[in-house]
Formats: sequence, C-alpha cells, structure tokens
Amino acid sequence: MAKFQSLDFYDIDSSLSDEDRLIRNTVREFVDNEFMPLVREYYRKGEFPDQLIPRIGELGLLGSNLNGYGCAGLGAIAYGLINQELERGDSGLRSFASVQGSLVMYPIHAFGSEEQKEAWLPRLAAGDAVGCFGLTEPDFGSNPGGMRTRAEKTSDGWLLNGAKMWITNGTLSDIAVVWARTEDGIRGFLVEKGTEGFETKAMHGKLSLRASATSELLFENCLIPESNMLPKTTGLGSALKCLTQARYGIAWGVLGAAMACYDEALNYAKGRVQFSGKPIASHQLVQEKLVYMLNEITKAQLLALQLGKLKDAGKANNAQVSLAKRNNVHIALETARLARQILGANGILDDYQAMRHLCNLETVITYEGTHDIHTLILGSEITGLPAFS
Ligand code: TGC
Ligand code: FAD
Repeated sequence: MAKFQSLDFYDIDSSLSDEDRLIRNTVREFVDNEFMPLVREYYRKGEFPDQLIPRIGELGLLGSNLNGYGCAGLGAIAYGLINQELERGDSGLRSFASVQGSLVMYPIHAFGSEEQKEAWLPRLAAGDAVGCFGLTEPDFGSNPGGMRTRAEKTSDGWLLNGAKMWITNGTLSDIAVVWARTEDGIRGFLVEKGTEGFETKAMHGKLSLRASATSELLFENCLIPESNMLPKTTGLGSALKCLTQARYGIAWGVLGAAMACYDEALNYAKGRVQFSGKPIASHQLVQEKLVYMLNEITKAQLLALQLGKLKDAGKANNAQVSLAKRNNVHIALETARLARQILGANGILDDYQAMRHLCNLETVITYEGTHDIHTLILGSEITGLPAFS
C-alpha cells in the first residue's frame, strides 16, 4: 500500500509544537512500517495483531495523556495526533489504544485507589497488561443507565452477576473495568482475568472493525474483593466521564481514516484514465467529490484542534466533545464512501483502503454514542429539554 501523505490545506502543521510534530511523525512511521504490512491479513482473519501490543506500549501510546505511573503525560493535541495516526492505519488499531487509555487507564487513574493505580497503570502503559471496558449490555446500548448487571455487597466483597456485550479487547484482557448496579447506584469494578465465574467470549460475524477483538463478558456469581471496587465512582456519571475522554480521541482519530481515504482517492483519480484519454481527476464530478472531502476534512481538523486547545486549558465541555465526535465521524464516513466510489470496482478490493475504512466507520458512528444520540445530547444542551425518552 502507498505511503501516507498528509492533507494539511490550512497549514495546521505550523501551529503544532516541535514535540507534537515529532510524536505524530513517530506514530506515522510505526503505522506505515509495522502496522500497514499486517492490516490486510488481520482484517481478513478478523483478528487484532496482538503481537504489536508491547511495541505500542514501548512507544508510549497507551494512556499517553495521563500523568505518572509510567504514563507519558502528553497534552491534548499530541494525544489527538496519536489517535489520528493510529486510525489512519485502521479504526481497530485506534480502538485498541482508546479503550486501554481512555476507558481502562483513565477510570483507574481518576476513580481508583492508590494501590489499584500502582498495581495496574504501569503495566497497562507498558502494554504488559491489556484492559477492556464493560458498559453496554445486550438490552442497554444507548441507554446504559438501565443496566441489569448487579453487584451485591457481601461480607467478602461484592457478588457480580450479569452480562456485557460488544466489548472491545474483551478476550485479550487481563483486567475488565465493569459497571454494575449496586444498592448505592452504579459503581465501577475491576474484574481480573481468571476470576471464578467470569468468562469472555469472542463475537463473530462482524463485517466492520474486523481487526479488533470484540467480546461478550459473562459474570455468574463472581466474587470481587472490596479492594477491586473503584472507590471514587459515584454513579453513571463516572462511566460517562470515561466516554468523554474516548470520544475526544475519536474526534481526532477519524481524521486519520478520512485523510487516508482522501489521499488514496486523489492519487487514484490522477492515474485512472477513462473516455477521452484524460485522467478521471479532470472531470468536474470527480473534482466535486475531492473538493467536498478537502473542505470537510479541513473544517474537521480545525474543530479538533480548537477542541484540543480548550481541553488543554481545562475548558472543553461534554457537549463540545459530542459535537466534534458527531461531526468528524460523519464527515469521515462520507469521505470514505466518496473515495470508494472514485475507485470504481477497485474500491471494493482490500488492495485499497477505502472500503475497509468505510466499513470500520460504520462501527465508529455507532459506538461511543450513536450519531443520533449525540444529536440529542446537543439538542438537550441548547434547548434545556432532553428528548431521549
Ligand atoms: P444523564 O442523567 O444525562 O447523566 C447521568 C449523569 O452523568 C452526567 N453526564 C456526564 N458526565 C460526564 N461526561 C458526559 N459525557 C456526561 N453525560 C452526562 C450527567 O450530568 C449526570 O450527572 P448527575 O450528577 O446529574 O447525576 O444520564 P442518562 O441515563 O439520561 O443518559 C444520557 C445519555 C443518553 C447521553 C448517555 O447515557 C449516553 O451517552 N449514551 C450513549 C452510550 C454510549 O456512548 N456508550 C458507549 C459504550 S463504550 C463504547 O462504545 C466503547 S467503543 C470504544 C472503542 O472501541 O474505541
Ligand atoms: P441501540 O441503543 O439499540 O440503538 C439502535 C438505534 O436506535 C440507533 O440508531 C440509535 O441512534 C437509535 N436510538 C436509540 N435510542 C434513541 C432515542 N432515544 N432517540 C432516537 N434514536 C434512538 N460498548 C462498551 O461498553 N464497551 C466497548 O468496548 C464497546 N466496543 C464496541 C465495539 C464495537 C465493534 C461495537 C459495534 C460496539 C461497541 N460497544 C462497546 C457498544 C456501543 O457503545 C453500542 O453499540 C452503542 O452505544 C449503541 O448501542 P446499541 O448498539 O445497543 O444500539
């Protein structure tokens, strides 16, 4: 596959720090040299290339925006650029890092005890351990507040019963951050691999996000020691705070997928000749598609950059993150679809990237809050009138 060239119509590069550029280029090289040679094979097999996990840890890409405990302590823009470069490779690669960093390490960092942080964060940062995040249930996706998974207090700790579904990294994980209903509301628990009554099952038949492990988590009378409850979790809001972190990363990540599709379509259109002996890029309808992509990607880049600045200043709110996730995933999906069309029949082959990104982005527009749920979050924000039920 062709090496990546970067779309940067408004010279965003010049507003990045030297460190941000260095980090981005390092991740880009890793993706080009170590991930891209594997992606087609693993996408076909429907597996995540887990042999890369220690390398991803070594590069400092796991929980890179957290401080201490072996984490890199990077700013929001560097963190965003890492996500962009990973997802330029594949949404499954970015998902692996998003879940580990934003949905496993972040809750341990924000809501865990000192012992939990010391036990897990350095190992998760190094890629020596893998984690997953269990919120969604078979009957509660967009509405996780209805969850049925329960944790009952006993003299020995907590007895956990229930099931989670669609869980990224589930079968690969040493530790699961699991959200369950207790007498005092929803709380987070650390469920360790090998706990009696805890089972993970791979989900099969996905036509999207194939280079990613997606699993069910089953809990039958699992005894969780008190020391594995995340003590600072205080309800569904704690789980939703984790989602805000991951949604921020997705708003940047999908730019990578969109830029890869744009590059591929532009190069193809300049080389493919039909009718008059001229390349298809000379036709107005093809140019209109390319300009749409350029236009929307550029706006989305500026949106992500400004959101990153707000986040670094401690001023980004949940609704702003929702807007960026909603917009950027939508335009990435549109870009992938147009790129696939420009490639004609070749666009359905996995020799090219567009169809793989297009299929992946159908997951990305669904997880971490569907496009319509983010519409409702924003509707509620501007009217003060929630329209969820
Ligand atoms: P609601 O009453 O609105 O909120 C409960 C409490 O939480 C607060 N809150 C938030 N806090 C932080 N960040 C956010 N984004 C927050 N949104 C709400 C809220 O203020 C309230 O606090 P308090 O103090 O008043 O109690 O809750 P609700 O039950 O009405 O639900 C609201 C809704 C629908 C927006 C929410 O449930 C939602 O976002 N649903 C979408 C579910 C979702 O995104 N699931 C993602 C699962 S994880 C995943 O997909 C991983 S894929 C990752 C990968 O592979 O990359
Ligand atoms: P539903 O909630 O059943 O929604 C179906 C449709 O109804 C959607 O179009 C939705 O927008 C619409 N809808 C729902 N409610 C309303 C409403 N009030 N008004 C208007 N429209 C509405 N979850 C985790 O916890 N951890 C993970 O690691 C994880 N990884 C995932 C990986 C993959 C590959 C996928 C596909 C999903 C993953 N998820 C994960 C689950 C994901 O977060 C949910 O799929 C998502 O939240 C949507 O839930 P649902 O699929 O049950 O759809």
